[in-house]
Amino acid sequence: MCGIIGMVGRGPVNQALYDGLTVLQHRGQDAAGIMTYDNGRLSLRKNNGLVRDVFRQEHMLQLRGNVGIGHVRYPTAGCSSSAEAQPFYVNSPYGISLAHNGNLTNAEALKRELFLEDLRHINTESDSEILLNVFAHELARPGKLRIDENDVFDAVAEVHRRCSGGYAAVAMINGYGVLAFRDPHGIRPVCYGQRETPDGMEYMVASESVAMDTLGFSLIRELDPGEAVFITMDGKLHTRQCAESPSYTPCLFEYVYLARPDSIIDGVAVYKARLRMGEKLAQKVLRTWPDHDIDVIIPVPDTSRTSALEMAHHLGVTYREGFIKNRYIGRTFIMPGQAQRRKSVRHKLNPIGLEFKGKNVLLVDDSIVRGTTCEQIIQMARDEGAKKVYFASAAPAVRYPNVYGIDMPAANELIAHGRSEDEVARLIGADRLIYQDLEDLEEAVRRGNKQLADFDASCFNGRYVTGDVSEAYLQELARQRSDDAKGGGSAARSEVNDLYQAMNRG
Ligand code: PIN
Repeated sequence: MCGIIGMVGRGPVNQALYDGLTVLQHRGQDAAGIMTYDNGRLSLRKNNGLVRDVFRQEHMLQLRGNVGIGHVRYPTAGCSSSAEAQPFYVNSPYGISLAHNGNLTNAEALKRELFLEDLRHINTESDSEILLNVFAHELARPGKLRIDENDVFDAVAEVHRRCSGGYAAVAMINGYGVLAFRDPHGIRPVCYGQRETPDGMEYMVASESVAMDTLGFSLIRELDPGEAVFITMDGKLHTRQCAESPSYTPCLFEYVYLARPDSIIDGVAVYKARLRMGEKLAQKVLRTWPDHDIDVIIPVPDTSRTSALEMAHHLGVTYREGFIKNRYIGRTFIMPGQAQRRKSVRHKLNPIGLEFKGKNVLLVDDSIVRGTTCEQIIQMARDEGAKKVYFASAAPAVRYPNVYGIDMPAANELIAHGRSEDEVARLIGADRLIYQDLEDLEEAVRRGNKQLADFDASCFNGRYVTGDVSEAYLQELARQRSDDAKGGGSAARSEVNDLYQAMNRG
């Protein structure tokens, strides 16, 4: 998962892009980058690290211009070097830079096509570089010296035809403007907004609306699946549907955990969706366990607080804070290596003993992925003298890997993969485990926007909406995502790499 931002302003955009990226920092803490355009000149600063560490004053001063794009990156297998920080750039045609959130499921086939047919070289393991080169190739195809928005949208239409997967991208075309586009299934989010200034209207595109709020922009709307928005250098905004048969299936996990609660995604306030997840969980308890003996509901901070609060309210059970989180430690979910993750849970959360002693506690978390954290948290609750420890997950069991840009572990690292709920409960050491039902999670989101008939819920139900995810693909992904591969920095093997080597041998 990554965060993207783009802006066409009436004055320098460097500070706004920086501020916007810090607001999107939760979407990726591994690397950050900004590219700006000023009078035919591009400036780029990107590196591994948090936004606040990547950009120093000297970089900010160099990022001149009223137009620019930015990115924060989440660590994914094979993408840990700073050369793979975004935006990426190609000089032909026109000079295009691009930043992307998502994952292309046909990246290997595209890489082959780019090499053999489009005569383009891909220099990294990042599928964002592939996406950029496909777009660049399609924009160059008509061979025009000057282009307009229709040429840009036609190229996006070709990208949709060639690329498969989940992607939300922002691109800057030198001298022309900023473009954003969303995959035809609308899996990854991207929205746009405006801000009135004395010099005229400014426009911004971003992964989440929260970036607009904090910068005083008003959200216009999310891009529809397959749609593109193009803002010219002089501040004119154009949109066009570029997909042949788009379908609306946004990723459910954005609402569960990825997005900030103060964002609106596809017309649904994430905070409200999380409240409704808590309400649904309470209803499930009343339905399946009417004579429950829960004394207190305690969230595992931070994301689950919203759901836990509402769950407690609907059950009429006391809500208490039982864990204090060290806010200076990053998310455990994204730390490479199981040993490191284990250690950091204890460093990150400290229990308040009196909330546990002699009580039947229900701990609530947003989701159970590997199960490492909840196993340790349950043990902490017992160590503090809890009588019974129950556990509720605001999301259903995560049983399948994600292929659309969330760095979920391989299937065999997911605690619920191939296991029943009772087996998971035993493994994590819970006296009872309550998972959200998938229909309830969908309903909790849909209540915010009735148009959302279907979702990408692949990590819960194994149904991949792009229809192209084979067992072989999942196996290769598992190999890349295993902790060993991440830790060891193993070179990615691919058919195209083999082709290169064969050619070099003569
Ligand atoms: C953590 C949110 N949330 C906690 C992320 C842990 C799964 N994990 C997913 C639970 S926070 S595990 O609110 O952003 O701090 O099941 O993989 O151990």
